[in-house]
Amino acid sequence: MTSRRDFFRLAGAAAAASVSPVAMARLPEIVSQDSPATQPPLMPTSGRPYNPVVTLNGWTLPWRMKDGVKEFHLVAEPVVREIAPGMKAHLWGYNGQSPGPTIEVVEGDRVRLYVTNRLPEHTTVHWHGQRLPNGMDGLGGLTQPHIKPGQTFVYEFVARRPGTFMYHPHADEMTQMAMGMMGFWVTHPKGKHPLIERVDRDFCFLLNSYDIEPGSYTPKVNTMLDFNLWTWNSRAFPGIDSLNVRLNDRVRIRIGNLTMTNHPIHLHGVEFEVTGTDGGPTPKGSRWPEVTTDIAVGQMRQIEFLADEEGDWAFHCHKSHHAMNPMGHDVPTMIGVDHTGLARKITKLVPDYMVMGERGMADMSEMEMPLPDNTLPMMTGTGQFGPIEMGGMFSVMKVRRQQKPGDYSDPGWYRQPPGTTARLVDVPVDAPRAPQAASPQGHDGDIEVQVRKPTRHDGHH
Ligand SMILES: [Cu+2]
Repeated sequence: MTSRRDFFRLAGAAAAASVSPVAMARLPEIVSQDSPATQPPLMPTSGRPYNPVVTLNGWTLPWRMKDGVKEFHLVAEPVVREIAPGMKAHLWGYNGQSPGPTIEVVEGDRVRLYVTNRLPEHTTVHWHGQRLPNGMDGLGGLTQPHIKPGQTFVYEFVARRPGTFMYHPHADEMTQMAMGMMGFWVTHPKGKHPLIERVDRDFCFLLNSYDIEPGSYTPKVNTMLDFNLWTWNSRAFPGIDSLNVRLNDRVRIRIGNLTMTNHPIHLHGVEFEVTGTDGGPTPKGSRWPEVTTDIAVGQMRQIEFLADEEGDWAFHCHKSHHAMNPMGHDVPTMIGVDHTGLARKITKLVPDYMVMGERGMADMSEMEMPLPDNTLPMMTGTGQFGPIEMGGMFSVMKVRRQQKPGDYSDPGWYRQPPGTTARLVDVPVDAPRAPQAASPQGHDGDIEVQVRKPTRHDGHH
């Protein structure tokens, strides 16, 4: 639910009655959101009409119309974000959430954005991809003075070209982006556009990542490569909502990457085309069918397709480490190592030692491992057939015949028509087994096993 945080605190008044109408009129009301659930599309109530987007596990910021200008009020502030049930993170964001709210305007709109800084350090907002006067570009020190704690700055420009954009600070960027400061921006076309189709569903989200030690709450901001939480809009599976669509809907998904690495985003069940980037809609002759598109750092891609196959279709980053939750990466691969006898000996010395991974890692998702507080399991989520064994950047697109137009609610698991599910074949296989690979020592039964605790990499063992 949208909670309207009073703006009177900002005006320094104790009660509504004591705020002067003049002060009230000066800045748009601060609207905040405290739920991480996907909010229904915000239908425009003023200005030019458009078909709104749905922000995955997010929301769109309401505006007020003042003398023909769309006015928004962003508040940069510390927030608590639930990454998935069982884990909360202490982040920085805008208007109660990380990422901040999506801003939706129409090509040609004059936009005025008030930015109030409630962080402990200065900030700015850069409007990634926009055509605007240089002084509105939000680069602290280069195009404007920094917004100091407690100050409110105003940005104003015309949204000149339609497309998919984002916003983020350009001040102590490493810290502020590692803490979750970012948001989506969509400029809808004014009327019919030769390269922008009308779609039935239009989703958007940002790719982001955090390094939060298991058991702690605040991201480590100096991390460059070794992130352990791979998120969409600061949510990790199974905390990411499904994308629920109606059979034969034309669907657009807009994705921006504000992590430190590329993400090959893969959708099962259909073929899509990349119809736009943060540079604008792509020419029709440049589009080709894909099922995976790589999104590099700082890039945005919008993909489009016809959802003409019913089912529960996986939608995820194809880097398998990005579709799981935190775990030490120096856990040795144990596949094929026979622990028989060994585990018993170790258990005498280390009572809670657990043998992991000798048949692969799937056992992990079924095991109730003791985890530190505020830590997500590495592989989790349960489908109608068992554990899904995923985490991080993973969700499901649910295509249903019965889904009503404009209904974004979760229809539950797909009921596959009888006879269309992969099934057990109960016939013995009598072909001979392939010869087993020889052990590195050249003889079986005498393998040296190094036992290391599955802790995070700390530079030495
Ligand atoms: Cu990835």
